[in-house]
Amino acid sequence: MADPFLWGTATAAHQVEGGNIHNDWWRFEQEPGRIAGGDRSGAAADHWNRVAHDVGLMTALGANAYRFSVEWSRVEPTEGRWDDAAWDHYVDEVAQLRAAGVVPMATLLHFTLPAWLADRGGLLATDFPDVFARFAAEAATRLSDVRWWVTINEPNVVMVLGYVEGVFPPAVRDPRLAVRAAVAQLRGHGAASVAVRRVLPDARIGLAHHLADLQPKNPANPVDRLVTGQSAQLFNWAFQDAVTHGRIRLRTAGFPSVDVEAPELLGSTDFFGLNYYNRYLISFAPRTPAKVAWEYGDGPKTDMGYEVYPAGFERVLRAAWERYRLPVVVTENGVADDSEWVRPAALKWHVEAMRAAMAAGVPVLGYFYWSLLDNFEWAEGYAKRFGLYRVDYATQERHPTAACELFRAYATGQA
Ligand code: IFM
Repeated sequence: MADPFLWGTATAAHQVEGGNIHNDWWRFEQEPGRIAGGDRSGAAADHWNRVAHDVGLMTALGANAYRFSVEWSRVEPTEGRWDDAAWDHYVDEVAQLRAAGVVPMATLLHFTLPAWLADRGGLLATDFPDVFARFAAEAATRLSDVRWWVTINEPNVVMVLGYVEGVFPPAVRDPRLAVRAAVAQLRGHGAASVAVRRVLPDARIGLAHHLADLQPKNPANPVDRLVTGQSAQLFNWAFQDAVTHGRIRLRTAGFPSVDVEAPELLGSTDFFGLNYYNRYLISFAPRTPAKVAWEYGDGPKTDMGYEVYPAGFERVLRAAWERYRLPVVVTENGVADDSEWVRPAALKWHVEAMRAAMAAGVPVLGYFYWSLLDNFEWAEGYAKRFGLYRVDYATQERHPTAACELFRAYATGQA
């Protein structure tokens, strides 16, 4: 019998758990000016202490899946020493999910690195793939009831925001390091995939790619078209292309070129994880350092400033399938919306777009809403509310937003 469609929600450890004091982000947050409003992750949504309650929220939503991340710095706060109590917490969380009929999907790296690793180069440490694979093997061994694994969340975002724009740790702006970070993440993904599969041969493994719908601002302008193609190649496709070909090739104006064999990447993914939020209009901008400008379109906006553009969701779903012929899991999709007016409509339009892609033949295996709860939105702090459940951070109470009912209708087959 075919697996049921996965209707889930997604979170990441540092954004919801609270108290993740041993990673690079915690340190970064203490530096003045890094996070909007001077926010710090602090207690976040206190999910660490409220797992049972939050699993109840999933049940109330009718969800049959949940994507979460294992915080590496919790289970290995000091290099080479596992924290058994922290591992037991995740083992228990998986058991609670299973008992509630919720399929767990575990992400191994969702933006944060243990401080001990950051101190010796983070992704650029020469042994990053090895230590990451060691963590992956341990996770697969301890969480052997998890079948769905995401090795790395949005490696393209880490590359751009951490190493080009410098707004995520390690906060550098250097195209040479950006390319090295891309290669390191791919090598790490490959090593982690091998490690997970060795322990769990039935594991279903993927990367979660942040795909944007990139369109030339002026489609009649050949230079806009050219830079759009280049941007899409680097941002949307370079990582999975490397997996497909077992070869890492990066060739984008302004970045050093790379062309190296990586046979360990072949067969390292079973599905294409797709995170979709918006489109960008791309133009040639000769007077800017990057020579390329990315702008939002003029449709309605979310609190992130992103345009609500469901047509782009259908386009990237179709493009990913046409390019890789791998089943797709929508590992994230959602909006930041304090008003609570935009979320229900945006959810409806995006599910319709996904269904249009499916009707056109794209095999989508699941849809994970970002996010279950309001949470710490990285450099944007707490003002951006992505949750299906609104969190009152003073009391940690969760309140259903207007979109919960619609999500439940989808998850239970009523819509
Ligand atoms: O909150 C983030 C998440 O951590 C990664 N994908 C995008 C989300 C919204 O910006």
